[in-house]
Amino acid sequence: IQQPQHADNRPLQHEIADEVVAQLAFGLLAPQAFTSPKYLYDVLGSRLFAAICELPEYYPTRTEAAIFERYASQIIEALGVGSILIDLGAGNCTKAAKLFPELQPRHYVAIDISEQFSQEAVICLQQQFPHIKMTCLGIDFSVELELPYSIARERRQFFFPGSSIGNFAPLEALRLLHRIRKTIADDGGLLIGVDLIKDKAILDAAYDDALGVTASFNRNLLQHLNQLLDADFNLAEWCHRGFFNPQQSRIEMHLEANSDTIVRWKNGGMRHFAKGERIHTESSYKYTQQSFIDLLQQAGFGKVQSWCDSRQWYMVCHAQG
Ligand code: AVI
Repeated sequence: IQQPQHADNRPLQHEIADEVVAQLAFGLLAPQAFTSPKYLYDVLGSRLFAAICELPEYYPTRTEAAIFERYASQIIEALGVGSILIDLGAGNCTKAAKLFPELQPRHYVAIDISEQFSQEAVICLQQQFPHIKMTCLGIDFSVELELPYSIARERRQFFFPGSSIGNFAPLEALRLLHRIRKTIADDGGLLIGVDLIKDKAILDAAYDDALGVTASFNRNLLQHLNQLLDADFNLAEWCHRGFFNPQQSRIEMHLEANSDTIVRWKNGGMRHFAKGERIHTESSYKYTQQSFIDLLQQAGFGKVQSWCDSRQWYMVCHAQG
């Protein structure tokens, strides 16, 4: 018997759900358990992340915004008025919208894994900027980046702020940058934010804040897993660990078991975690200015312009095709 399919051959909802369960179970059963950082972002997780961006210890958001403000005219000149602005991981679209008055993009394309979330923001923005054509696409660009023909190839400018590139391991980051490079012509580019290596104490505090918001963001993952996997994680048994690992040049976030515990989930899944055992939930790679520029060039970008804050904590790059 043939399974019913969407007319356009997209997998059905229950097939996606089965794949999510299989992927998560694979990670949880690995000798060093892990989950993909994308599962940190359910509705509450996205709100907690927005709160993290307001914390005194979490400098990247503020530092990036200050760079955008200080070098606005140079950045707009690099992107070019009237281009196509393609926002990767658009979320609520606020960062891109700040560029609209000066940049006047001819077409704004918001790409997010959660199409519904961005769709609402795009509808509001369309009222404020009725002359800009707007499109919203639900794409997991960490896997593929095939854009529809309705998005012209000329003058595509990708926008990837927030140092989200840091959440990809270097090889995956290279693959993503290469994927972006392939979808632009020589007149296109990429505006990207990247967090730089700095004093360990500053990095540690940014990912383990005094108020415990990052801890809640991390522990909320267990609630999300309970829902996705029908699992029985007991939140009281898990604590947050967030620290800079200088050997790997990355922040690591883990959830650590406070005591021996057994977790069960859908389809007979089960794992015993010993006290102190961890689930690796996120990495956030930090670069030197040169190592990131090298990565862009390795991905096939020819010319790179960059801007930093006075403390050299953060860098914004415009890479051209
Ligand atoms: C979304 N991403 C760039 C954040 C980061 O800094 O890696 C996610 C985050 N995790 C904990 N705090 C913030």
